[in-house]
Amino acid sequence: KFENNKNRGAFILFEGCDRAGKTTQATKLFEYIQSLGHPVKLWKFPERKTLIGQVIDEYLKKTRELDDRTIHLLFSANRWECVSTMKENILNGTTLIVDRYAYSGLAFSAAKGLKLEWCKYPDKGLLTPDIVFFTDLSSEDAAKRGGFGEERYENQSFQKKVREIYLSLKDPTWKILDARKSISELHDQIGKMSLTIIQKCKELPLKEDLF
Ligand code: NYM
Repeated sequence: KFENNKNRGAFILFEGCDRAGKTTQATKLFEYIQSLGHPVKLWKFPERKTLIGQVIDEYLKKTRELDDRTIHLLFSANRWECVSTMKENILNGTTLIVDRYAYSGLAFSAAKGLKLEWCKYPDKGLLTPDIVFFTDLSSEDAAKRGGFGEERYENQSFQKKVREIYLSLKDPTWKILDARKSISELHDQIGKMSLTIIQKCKELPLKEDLF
């Protein structure tokens, strides 16, 4: 472990609507960073393997119904149950590439009509990402990509609301990427920015002040 976060890894986050290419890009970035010999791990939320994650999985697959606030809190709890492991990895010098996080929690719950301020509260104080790649795609273009899947939320009108909320949340750590670009063009752009942030983070403290 390094003193004062010196030489820590970076926390790189991917956010975006469904079908915008987040998982593809997160995986490609992981392989790239790994090929350069940097310690790196790929993480995904919801983490469906934990006890809470299993309930979330059932909810998303529509085999379980839950009140909107209850599922919001479970998504948040699912992040909190992973946070100490994430922190340990980052402080030990491992870069984490994370596919969805608290911004997904806000965007999807607020799109159902819950108040944004209420939604933010349970995630307050989580580890703060160093950079957020937002793969941006209109719901019309997303629908053209072979249609949405079978899980909850995967329809065009809901995704339109989710995108609007996401875009209202962006701050200077966000890089908005045009998801209509080719996979390799996006990957090149993301790769370059990631290497810069990995270097920069070695000297910066890890923040735990989300929202
Ligand atoms: N989702 C994900 C939420 O509603 N709240 C959250 O906090 C998180 C992390 O779960 N439609 C939603 C967004 C997605 C779904 O899908 C997870 P996928 O395809 O596993 O990323």
